[in-house]
Amino acid sequence: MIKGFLFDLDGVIVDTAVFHFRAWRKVSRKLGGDFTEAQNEQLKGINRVDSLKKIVEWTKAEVDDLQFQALQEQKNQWYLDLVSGLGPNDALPGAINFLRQTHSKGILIALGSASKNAPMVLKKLGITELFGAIIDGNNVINGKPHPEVFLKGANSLGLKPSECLVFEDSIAGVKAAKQAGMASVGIGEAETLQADLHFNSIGETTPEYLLTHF
Ligand code: B16
Ligand code: MG
Repeated sequence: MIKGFLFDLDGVIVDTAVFHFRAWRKVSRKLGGDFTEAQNEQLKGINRVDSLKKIVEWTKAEVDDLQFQALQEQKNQWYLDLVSGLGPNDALPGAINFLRQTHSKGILIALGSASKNAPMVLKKLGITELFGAIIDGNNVINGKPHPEVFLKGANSLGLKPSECLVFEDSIAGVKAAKQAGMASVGIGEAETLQADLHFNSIGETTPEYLLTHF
């Protein structure tokens, strides 16, 4: 029986994925390469260090440790500039309503995001208080597709993996949910994500429906 919902942030609750895309594209161009939508798909849900490693590999640029550190900071600064004006109206369609319904039904809620900026983004959206646990890039050693972020989320809520349902928009995140032994709802294309159930946005379903389905 499902007792807790574990939410990814970027691409599920808020469309900050587009800001990550723009900031990584700037980094790629700075390194003399380009950055396609297909490459971006591979970076969704992947933490900052691992994303930059991929970009360096794709652009075939020579980057020493100091430059690597500087590029990470530069990317984050570009990302922070892009999200500076973020507010509750920037949540994805139906997402905040879905979270409030979940909360009012007594279903436990945790965040399972790769982003170190997640607490700040939740605050800007005004929804921090709905979360019983917040696990983000600051609290995990292993990035998605490793299951650590979701296992920690379940543990913080006092639930077993089999009692949790994960909401994810990334290939890496769905893999992480599977490796954690959790059912998953994919936000995006079924063919790409391979989750147990798919919607274009979280607002297309309800907590009640999902509780009866899983
Ligand atoms: P930051 P999620 C992920 O968040 C993003 O999908 C990914 O594009 C980003 O690189 C990663 O967070 C790290 O973010 O640089 O802010 O720490 O989808 O897991 O909520
Ligand atoms: Mg995501």
